Amino acid sequence: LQGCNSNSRGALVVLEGLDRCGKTTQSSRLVQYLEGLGHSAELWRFPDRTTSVGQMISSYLSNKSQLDDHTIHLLFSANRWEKRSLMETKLKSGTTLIVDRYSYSGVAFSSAKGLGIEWCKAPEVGLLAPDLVLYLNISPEKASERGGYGCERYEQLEFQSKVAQYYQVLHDSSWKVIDACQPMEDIEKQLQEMVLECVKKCHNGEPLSQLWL
Ligand code: T5A
Ligand code: NA
Repeated sequence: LQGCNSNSRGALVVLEGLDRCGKTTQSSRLVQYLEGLGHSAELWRFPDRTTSVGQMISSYLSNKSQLDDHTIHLLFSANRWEKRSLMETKLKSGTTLIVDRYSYSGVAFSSAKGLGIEWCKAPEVGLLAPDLVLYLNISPEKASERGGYGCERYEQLEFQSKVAQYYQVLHDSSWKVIDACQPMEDIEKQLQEMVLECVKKCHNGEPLSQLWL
């Protein structure tokens, strides 16, 4: 009967990792899995390129525009802030959100460019904290062998290695690290177990918290 608790909320689950680690593939499979079990679930992604801020980010990522490093950092953050209240509403109404990239990407990628990590974290403070972060672990070399690599601004080996180092620094107790070089189906099964456990915990009243306070 716990599932019938009218106050039960959805889980905030984030997938993180280097470019081409398989986040998009696994996020959509997770949403299908949860829906198949009768849970309410939605797939979200950052950057959300559909908003006007998101369009500026998209243009920057595809090298169609140039922006100062601080400026693009704050735009990525603003792109999460513009979705924060909808995120909270969805979670409180019982919908689980599977989110492809979040504040950890924001901090890891900008720090890798040389911006101070504390400066990078500051605008993320007060965003909703994920209940679970699934880090798909892959070496930059292996990731670069996958399809489509090399088209966008950040897809270079040396840069991706720095990003991986900053992800290490951000790793906290909400993280689970998964070997992203396994076959897709094996990764999928491992993620399903982790997410289901998290969804149950949130349904049973685990409180929502905020990032980096
Ligand atoms: N960024 C983002 C910031 O700098 N600051 C921020 O705040 C945020 C939110 C765009 C860039 O923006 C940066 C980070 C990024 O550089 P994006 O649009 O999410 O972010 O781009 P990517 O994360 O790079 O998305 P990709 O689609 O490139 O990578 P995915 O989603 O990790 O990988 P996926 O699932 O598309 O798979 C890539 C390829 O690998 C294959 C797939 O079939 C596909 O061809 N694949 C596998 N192959 C073998 N074995 C497996 N297990 C596989 N899983 C997938
Ligand atoms: Na990419």
